Amino acid sequence: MTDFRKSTVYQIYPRSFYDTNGDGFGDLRGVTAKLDYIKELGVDYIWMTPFFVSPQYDNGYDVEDYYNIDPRYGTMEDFEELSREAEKRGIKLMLDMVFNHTSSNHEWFQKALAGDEKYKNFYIFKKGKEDGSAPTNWESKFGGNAWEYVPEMDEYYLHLFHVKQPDLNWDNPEVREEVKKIVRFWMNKGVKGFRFDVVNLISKDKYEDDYEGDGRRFYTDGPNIHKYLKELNEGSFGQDAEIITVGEMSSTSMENCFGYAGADSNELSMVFSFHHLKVDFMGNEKWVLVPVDFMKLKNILFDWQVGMSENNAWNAVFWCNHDQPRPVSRFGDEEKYWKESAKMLATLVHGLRGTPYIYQGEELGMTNTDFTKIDQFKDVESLNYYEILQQKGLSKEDALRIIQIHSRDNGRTPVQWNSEEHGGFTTGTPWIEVNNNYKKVNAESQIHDEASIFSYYKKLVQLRKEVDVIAYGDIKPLDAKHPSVFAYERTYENEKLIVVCNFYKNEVVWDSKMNLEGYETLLSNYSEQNIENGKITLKPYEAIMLHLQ
Ligand code: TEU
Ligand code: CA
Repeated sequence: MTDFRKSTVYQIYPRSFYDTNGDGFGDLRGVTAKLDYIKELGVDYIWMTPFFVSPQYDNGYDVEDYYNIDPRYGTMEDFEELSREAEKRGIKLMLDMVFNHTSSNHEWFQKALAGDEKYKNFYIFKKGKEDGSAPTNWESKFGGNAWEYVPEMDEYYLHLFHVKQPDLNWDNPEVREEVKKIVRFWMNKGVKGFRFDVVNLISKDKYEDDYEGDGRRFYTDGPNIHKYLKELNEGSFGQDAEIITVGEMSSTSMENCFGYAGADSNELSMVFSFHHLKVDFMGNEKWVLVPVDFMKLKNILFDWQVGMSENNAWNAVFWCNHDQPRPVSRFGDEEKYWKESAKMLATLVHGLRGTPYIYQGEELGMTNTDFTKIDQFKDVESLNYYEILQQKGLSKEDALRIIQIHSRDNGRTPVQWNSEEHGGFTTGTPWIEVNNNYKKVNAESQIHDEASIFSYYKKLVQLRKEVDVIAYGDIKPLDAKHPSVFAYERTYENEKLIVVCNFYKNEVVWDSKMNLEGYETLLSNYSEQNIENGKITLKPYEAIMLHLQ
C-alpha cells in the first residue's frame, strides 16, 4: 500500500504550466517536458486539473467527455507518454474527476434537453414555483440564482456552479454506475490517484428555499453522501490498494470529514477543507476587503489538526491551489521579505499532520497577478462578480480592487520558468498574461541555488521521507493564544518535532517554556538561530523546525 503520509503531491494546472506548441496554452506534452524539474523537487504524485474534452467555460471543470483528452491539451497518446515518463521517474499521476456536474455540452445533458426521460433523470430538473419563478432561492457559487429555466420543457435545472455546469442526480443509480465506469477506465490506464471535485455536494437534501443562507445547508454533506462514497470506493478505486484519493470538501463539517477520510471508513484517503482559507472573508462572503485574521487562522488549523488526529482521519494540508490567491502575497510579504515569508509559510504547512500539496509556482514563491485592468482577468467567477459588485453600488475602481485581491486568476498566471519573454512559458501569446516579475521570480534562477525557495521546498519534501515524526506524529498546539507566533509540537514514539513560525515582520522573543537542550535544528529559513534557555528570538518571518530523537 502506498504510504501517503510520507508523500507530497504537486498540483499542475496544465493550461498555465508549460506550452510546447506555441498556441499560448499549456499542454500535456508541457508536463512531460518538465518531469525532470518535478523529479528534482522530489514529489511523489502529480495532481493534474481536468484536461478532458470541455468547452472550457470553467477551464475544464465543465466536462463534455470524460473518456477523451481535449485537443487543446493534446491526445491520448500524449497522456500515455506522460504516464510512462512519469513512471520512469517514480512519479504517479492523480486525475481530477468532476462528478457533481457535467458540461451542458455532455451528451447526457443534450439528450435530456431533447426530451429523453432516461437522461433527464441524470440531472436535476424541477418545476418552478406557482408564480413561475425558480424552484428555490439557492445561489450559484459563481453568482446569481442556481436554477436555469428551459422554456421548451417549462422546467428548471440545477447548477450549483456555472449555468453551463448542470448538476448530476446522484440519487439515480445509473449515474452512480456511469461514474464508477469512468473511474475504472482511468484506473486501467495506470492512474494511481484521484481528486474528486466538490464531492461533498453530490447528495442533495430537500429542495426548499433557504431563509438563512444561500442554500448550501440543503446540499452540503447531504443525507446519502457517505453511502455514495463507500459505493464508489467499492465499485472502483477501492479495488486497488495503491490508489490514493482526495475529496474536495466545500463548506464541510469536521464531523463529516471523520467519515470521508477516516482510516477505516472505506471512503477516501484524505480531504481538502477550506475554512482556514476564509480568514480574509467576512463570514462566507469572499468579495470584500478584510485583513487576514491570524488568530482565526490558527484556531481553525489547530482545531482541524487535533480533531482529525483524534479521530484517526487524514488531512490534505495546503495554502493554495488554482482557486486561491498566492500565499506569499496573501499571508506573507511579497516585497521585502519575499523569500523569508515564502519559506516560513512552507515550513508551517509541511510540518503539519497531513499530506502536503504544493501548487505549481508556489515552490518558486510566485505572487498574485499585477493586473490593473478588468479585461486582463479571464476567470468566469471574477468577471461575474465584477458586475455583481457594481450592481451592489461599488465603483469600478473598488470592484476591481476586490477582484485583484481575491480572483482565482491570481493562482492561474503561467509558471515562470526563466527570464525570457513570457517567463519562458510559451513562444506565442499566453492565454492569460504572465506576471511582470518573471525576471526576479523564475525556476531557472532557483534550481541550483541552495538558498532558494525551490531548494527549501525540496528539503521539506525530503525530510518528510526521512523523519518519521513529520509523517506520523500526532500534534499539539503550543502557546495557541500568542498573537504573532504559530507553534506546535509533533510526537511519534520517542521522537519530537517543534515547529515555530513568526508570522509577521516584527522580531519577537518566544518563550517555549521548555527545555530545548538536545534538540537540533532540522531546517530554518535563516542561517543562524537564537535560542537560549528555552527562549527563541525570532527574526522577521523566521521559521524553525527543531528535532529531538
Ligand atoms: O472548486 C470548488 C469551489 O467551490 C471553490 O473553490 C470555488 O472555485 C470558489 O470557492 C468560488 O469562490 C472546484 C474547482 O476547484 C474549481 O476550479 C471549479 O470551478 C469548481 O469546483 C466547479 O467545478
Ligand atoms: Ca499548447
